[in-house]
Amino acid sequence: MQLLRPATRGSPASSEAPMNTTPVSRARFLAVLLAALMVAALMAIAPPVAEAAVKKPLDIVKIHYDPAGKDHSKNSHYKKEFIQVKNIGKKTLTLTGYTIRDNGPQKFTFSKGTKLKPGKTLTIRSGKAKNTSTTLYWNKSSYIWNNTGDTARLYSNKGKLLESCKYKGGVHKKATKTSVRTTKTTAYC
Ligand SMILES: [Ca+2]
Ligand SMILES: [Ca+2]
Repeated sequence: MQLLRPATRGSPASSEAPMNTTPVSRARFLAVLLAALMVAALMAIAPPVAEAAVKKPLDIVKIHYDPAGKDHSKNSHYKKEFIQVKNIGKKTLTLTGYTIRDNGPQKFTFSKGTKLKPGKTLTIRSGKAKNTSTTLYWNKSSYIWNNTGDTARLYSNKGKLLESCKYKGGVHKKATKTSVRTTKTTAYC
């Protein structure tokens, strides 16, 4: 009897009958808690697809990591290897200071004033030549992208990771949690 007595308003706080802990509100609280836990569990289970990851106006589209033919040590061949990025946002991007890195020490920095309109792509070729409005050159005297697998990482001018694209060499028809789809020559990021 004493436990069910409602607390009188204005009376000093008492430990014997807390006002709001009725069985109904407790059940409701547990239901809400359970729903929250289920949502959290679902989010934890959702597979992090290799492609999905990041919020990004600039997107790595593909890496032509192993152009057809033998890998000759020649600029004309280095130029056949490339990585491609696309502006998937709605505004023109200024890419000054954005960078692309391989899994080793190689780093490409977009030069000052590089712009990319919405829906447009830029191709960055490994060898040396003069940049055009659609093709830039890494200007390396070597290949960049390993034929046996590599990871391309794209960073904003503030060093924020926009995308990480890991591929295995050879043909992989489906992307997995850790690596993207590839053909013999190209990784689709
Ligand atoms: Ca991508
Ligand atoms: Ca290569």
